[in-house]
Amino acid sequence: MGHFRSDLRDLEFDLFEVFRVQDGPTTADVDTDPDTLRGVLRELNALATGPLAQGFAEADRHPPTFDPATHAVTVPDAVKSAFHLLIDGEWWRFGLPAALGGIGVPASVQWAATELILGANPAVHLYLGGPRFAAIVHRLGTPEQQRWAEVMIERGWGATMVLTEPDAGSDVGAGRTRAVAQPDGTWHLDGVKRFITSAEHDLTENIVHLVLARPEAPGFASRPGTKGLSLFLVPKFRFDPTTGDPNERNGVFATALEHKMGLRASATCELAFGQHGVPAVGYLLGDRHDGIAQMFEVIEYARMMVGTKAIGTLSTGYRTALAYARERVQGPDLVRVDDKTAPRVTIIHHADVRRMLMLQKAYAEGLRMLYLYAATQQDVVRAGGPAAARAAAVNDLLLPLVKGVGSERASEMLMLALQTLGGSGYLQDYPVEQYLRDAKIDSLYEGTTAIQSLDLLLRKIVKDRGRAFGYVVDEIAAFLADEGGNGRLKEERALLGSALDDVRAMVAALTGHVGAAAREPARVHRAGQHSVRLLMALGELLVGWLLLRRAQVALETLDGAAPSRDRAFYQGKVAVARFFAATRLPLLSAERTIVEHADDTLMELAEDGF
Ligand code: ST9
Repeated sequence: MGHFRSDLRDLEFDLFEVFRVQDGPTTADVDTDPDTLRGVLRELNALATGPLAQGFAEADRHPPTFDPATHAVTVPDAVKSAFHLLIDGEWWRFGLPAALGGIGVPASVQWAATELILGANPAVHLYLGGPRFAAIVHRLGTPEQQRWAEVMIERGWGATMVLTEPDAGSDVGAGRTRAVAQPDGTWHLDGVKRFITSAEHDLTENIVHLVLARPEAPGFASRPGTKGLSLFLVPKFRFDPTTGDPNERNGVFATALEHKMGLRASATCELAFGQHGVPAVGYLLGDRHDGIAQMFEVIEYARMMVGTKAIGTLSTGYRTALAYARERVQGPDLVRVDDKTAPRVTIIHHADVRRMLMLQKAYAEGLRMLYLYAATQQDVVRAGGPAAARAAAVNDLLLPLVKGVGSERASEMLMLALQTLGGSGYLQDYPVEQYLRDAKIDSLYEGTTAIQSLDLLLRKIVKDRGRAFGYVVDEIAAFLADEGGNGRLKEERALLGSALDDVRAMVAALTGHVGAAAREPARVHRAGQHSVRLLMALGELLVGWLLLRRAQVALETLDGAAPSRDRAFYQGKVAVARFFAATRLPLLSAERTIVEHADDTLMELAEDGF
């Protein structure tokens, strides 16, 4: 058996019993038949827990190599074989538009499937961006570029997103890479980009880079910041536009391969444009200078993916810890701690181990519900109709939470998973130390946690004038007012109600500081000090609510005809929701107090005082 311990039963419960995607909005090319969808997920689960997971550790210990003389990156066989399993199994078709050869499933099922792949072999998934990025090129490109997108898919090319530069990480608008207009309508790119995922490898015939650069053309007024960036397609090999047959090498070369703490099987490169005596020829996407908005189509997908990756890793970490706790015998039951002859028990009998396991379970399952909740909004968007605009805004609100909270809690909970294994967790004999290393990147790339928190507060709440936030608040309020569960979740509903009040008060305090900044600019720092606190607090509220929604479904199922083999499963859903409400939600009152008492002390301290 490979390292990956998936939780297919939990995924199916969320999809078909809680969110009931089979009854959800749909379009002609989307299949919502639950038996078909379950069948697909089971087939993928067998692959993910079997051969796909197999090279996970091997590729970490023997990561890709770089030859500076040829600028070539060679990926290990462990990556190649896993990559080809996904290509040959045509799993890359999942969720692509039908016009591009996609298999139509609801977004929620697509993301559930993505969790299985990411949990089994996250680095390999990152090499699979080609078809997905091609779909974006197809949507945004000129008619000629739409044909290129088809070629990208037909020939299985790789693709990358290229934003970051040595001095432009979070601040993408500081990027200096230039794109100089040529008489033939193409552009020559000139600059160095950094931290580019899958920028160079030997898995595909060609790689198409989606690159942000600052255009320079006669009579063209350049603009500072992100709004002055345009998006260019820069292929590794130039190609015949109709057939896709590769021609000469384009002037984009990998110049370094990073040595990383984790996710080492994923090649992260420095990429130089036009620095080696060959021009890096690029094509303006869609013939429009609208680069940052176009790139955000990619970024939104990637942020959802990164959050799902973190949550999938957290889940397999939890299940590894759980399996260990069921087998590892150590110490007596605490009630017989003074009795040296007492039988030794498996560590799942110890209260503190149970605390750690239940917390991991709460976040693994609650955050899975969170990304699926976002995905169900994407289902509404795809179906179109009157609810689509609101669903898009709610999805936008949820994305920084899926990414930011998902990645932060994954790191914390994987640390607890390691702790559950004791000294063994620190060894490479178990996969948890690699999970921890591989998942740490998730709070860093695609926008750090602080970036997610500012996105949440300034764009998704303030700029949206609180509409999407208000919708989610109303959903929680409706749950609070509901009598579901026959009063058996009364105390938990009360705790959720207090948590909702706390989060609303935090939002009021922080949006107040943002509003006051118009007349008193330094006030915005009070919001900046506490934006991550708000992100995490809203995450707690949503996890608490979603776990309770599941608990209600579980109670109703237990009242009805739950098969006896499943009773413990449903009881676990109720228990984890109660545990989270009792032990986590009350902490939000303290967070609220801290936020409401924000002052300027932190910002007034001289740098030398640190
Ligand atoms: C990176 C790569 O980290 C990580 C790995 C990725 C791997 C991808 C591979 C994927 C594989 C997939 C495989 C699929 C296979 C499937 C198969 C299996 C089934 N939402 O606030 P302003 C726009 S890459 C939407 O003024 P600043 C908007 O147009 C590096 N749009 O920004 C806006 O204009 P307006 C990642 C947004 O202050 C404009 O930007 N780097 C949003 O100028 C300006 O907005 C980062 O993520 C949004 N949330 O710049 C950078 N926000 O206002 C992080 C902005 O008119 N830094 N726009 O609408 C930031 O995000 C900064 O906040 C900033 C600030 C750069 C946006």
